[in-house]
Amino acid sequence: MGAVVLQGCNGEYPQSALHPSSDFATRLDDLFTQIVWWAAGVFVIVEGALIYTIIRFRARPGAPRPKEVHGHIAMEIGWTLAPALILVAIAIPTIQTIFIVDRPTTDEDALVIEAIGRQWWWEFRYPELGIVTANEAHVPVGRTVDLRLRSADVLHSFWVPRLGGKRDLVPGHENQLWFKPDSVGVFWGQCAEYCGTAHALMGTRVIVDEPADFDAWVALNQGSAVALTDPQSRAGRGVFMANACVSCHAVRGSAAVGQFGPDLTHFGGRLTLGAGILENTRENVIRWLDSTQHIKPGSLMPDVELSDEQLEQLAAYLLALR
Ligand code: HEC
Ligand SMILES: [Cu+2]
Repeated sequence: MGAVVLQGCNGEYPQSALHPSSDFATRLDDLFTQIVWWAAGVFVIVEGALIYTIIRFRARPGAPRPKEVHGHIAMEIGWTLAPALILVAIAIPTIQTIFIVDRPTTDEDALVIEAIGRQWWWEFRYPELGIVTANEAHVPVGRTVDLRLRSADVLHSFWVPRLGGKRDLVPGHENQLWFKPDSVGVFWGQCAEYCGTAHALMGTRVIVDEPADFDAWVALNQGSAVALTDPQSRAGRGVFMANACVSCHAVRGSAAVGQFGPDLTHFGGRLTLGAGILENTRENVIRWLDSTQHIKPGSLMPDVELSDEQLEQLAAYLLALR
C-alpha cells in the first residue's frame, strides 16, 4: 500500500525500541544493553577458543596432536559454574526491571489516560479533562502518563516502542502502564497482539508536546466542534447528518452521538486517519470514505455509497473539525 505513512516525524526512528524517549523505555533499553554485553563476551570467548583450536590443530605435516582428556573435574565445574553465574547476573537486573515497570505509578501528578483497544483502532479518554479522541494521544513532555488499558472486544496490546509497552488490553480487566516522556515528538505505536483481520493496520501515535502546546490542545479538545464558515463544509455536515455516519460517530455539539466508531469532534486536528495508516489529507479522507474496505480490509466501517460531490463536501467538513 503505497500511501502508508512512512515518513518519520521524530527523527529517523519513530518506532525503534533502541532509541528510548521515556524512563520506562530507557529501563528496558539499559537491561537489553547489559545482556547484549554479556552475550558479546560469551560469543568472543567461545568463538575465540574455536578459531584458535581450528588453526592450531588443523591437519598439516608435523601438526601437534591435541592432548586427549577424559574427565576433567576443574573444567566440568568451570563450564557449569560460569554459565550459572552469568545467568544469575542477568536474572537479578531482569527481575528488578520487571518489578519496577510492572507496578503502578506512584506519581501523584500523573496524567490519567484510558486507552481502549477496539477492532481495529484506539480510543483515548482523558477522564480528568473530559476529552475523548481516537488513535492519537497527546501528552506533555516531562509528566508521567498513567495509562489504563482496556479492551472493548478482544485481546490487543499497547506498544509504542520508544515510550512504553508491550502490555495487553484484556476484555473485562484493566491493566496499567506508565511512562514519562523525555523528549518532544511524534512516537509511533502498533497493536502487538493479534486481534483479527486488520490487526496489522492498527497503529497509533503518541504526540509528546511542550507543556504549553499540550494545554492548547486540551483547551481545543475539551470544546465542542468548531463553527463552520465555508459553504462546502456546511454542505458536508448536511451529508454527514443525513447518512449512516451519525449512528457510529460522535461530533460533540451536533446531532451525531454514535459510539461505535472514533469520535470525530476534532478529527481535522489529527495527523493520521484509519489508526495511523494514512496521512490525514483531503485526498486520503476522500479515498477512505470512497473505499474503506479496500484501504483497510475487514474494517468495521462499512463502505457507504456517496457521490463525488458528497465525498468532496464530507472531506471539507471532516477536515474543518479542528
Ligand atoms: C457501522 C458504523 C460506521 C458507519 C456507518 C460509518 N463509520 Fe466511520 N468509522 C467506523 C469505524 C469502526 C471506524 C474505525 C475504522 C478503523 O480504523 O478500523 C471508522 C473510521 C472513520 C474515520 C477515520 C477516523 C480516524 O480518526 O481515523 C472517518 C473520518 C470516518 N469513519 C468517517 C465516516 C463518515 C463520514 C461516515 C458516513 C459516510 C462514516 N464514517 C460511517 C464506523 C462507522
Ligand atoms: Cu492487534
